[in-house]
Amino acid sequence: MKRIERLLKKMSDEKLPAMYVSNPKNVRYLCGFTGEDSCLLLTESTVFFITDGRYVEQAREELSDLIQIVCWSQSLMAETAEIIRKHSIQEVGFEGSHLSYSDGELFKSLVQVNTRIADGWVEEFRAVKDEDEIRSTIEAVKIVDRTFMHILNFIRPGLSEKQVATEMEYFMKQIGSERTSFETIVASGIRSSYPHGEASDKIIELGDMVILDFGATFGGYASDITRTVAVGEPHPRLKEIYDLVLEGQLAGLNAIRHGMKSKELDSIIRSPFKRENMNEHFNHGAGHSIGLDIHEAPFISYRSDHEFVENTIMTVEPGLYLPGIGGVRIEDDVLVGKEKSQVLTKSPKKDLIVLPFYK
Ligand SMILES: [Mn+2]
Repeated sequence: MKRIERLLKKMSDEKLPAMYVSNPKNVRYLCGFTGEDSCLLLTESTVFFITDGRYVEQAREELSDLIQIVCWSQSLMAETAEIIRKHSIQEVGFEGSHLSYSDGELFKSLVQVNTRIADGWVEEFRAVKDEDEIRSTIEAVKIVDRTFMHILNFIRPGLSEKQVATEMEYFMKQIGSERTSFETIVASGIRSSYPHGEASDKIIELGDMVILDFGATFGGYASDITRTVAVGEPHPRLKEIYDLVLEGQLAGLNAIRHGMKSKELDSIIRSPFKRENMNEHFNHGAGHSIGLDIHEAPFISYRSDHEFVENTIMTVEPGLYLPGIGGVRIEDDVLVGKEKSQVLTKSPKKDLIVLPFYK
């Protein structure tokens, strides 16, 4: 109930008498419910959990007794509107960015009271992790570290990217991952120059760079790691950019801490690339937060004035991509600390791993 109380406090500060929470990750975060198709309606006097017949039992099991479980009869939104009417609530906040345009319009027409968009309120809480959340993330991180060591002994020329991805996903599940935290990326050879090449039927060949970008989930919390390895001797340019990417990544991991601005961190990560006139080959964001979602606020961006806060968990993931040749990306998860931050992922990266295959 601590998280719900915090939101109630925020509502009272903002003079908002009721709030409709429909983002399933926010519902889970606030009350612990792990199912789907359910919403919370917070009011000054009562917290309602609105669901359908499939989830009533699960809700009784997972929710605090202080939350009133309501099973809808017509629809989720109609039931919410009914409660709002019954309790003569004058205004309700909702998460506009998580509703489609038509659902937002429907919500407004059903409740027939003043509405206010309350986007990002719960997400702001979620950006700073408590002990339990950190513990779950560390478990999810251990799974990806073990999977990287496992897959090094599995990759060989002649296997398809999909075969490698399938083995990774099977292994992660066997050692405790609830699900992959996103679609596993295995991008080899020329495809490694596509920053987000999902595993394809392409066969891994001798001399290919292989980008492995994958994540596990534990207790609902995501991990996210990228390593780039070579299958046999790679193109000499790729060996050079490996060292450059690592330099930028380590600079970022060493620099990130409480109070640092997002754009400041972005520029630290990019500075070796700028020095070598390679910055144009780094064409995606330098990192994001992880949690119940794989991509959460805050993000590392040259446009962002956000200041990182202790106990946020960020990824730092620079990459360089040479069209027609291949690419390199290295990504770790880091727990932001007051003075010094703690890199959670431990998979080796100091030197490019060249798997020993020969003609
Ligand atoms: Mn990532």
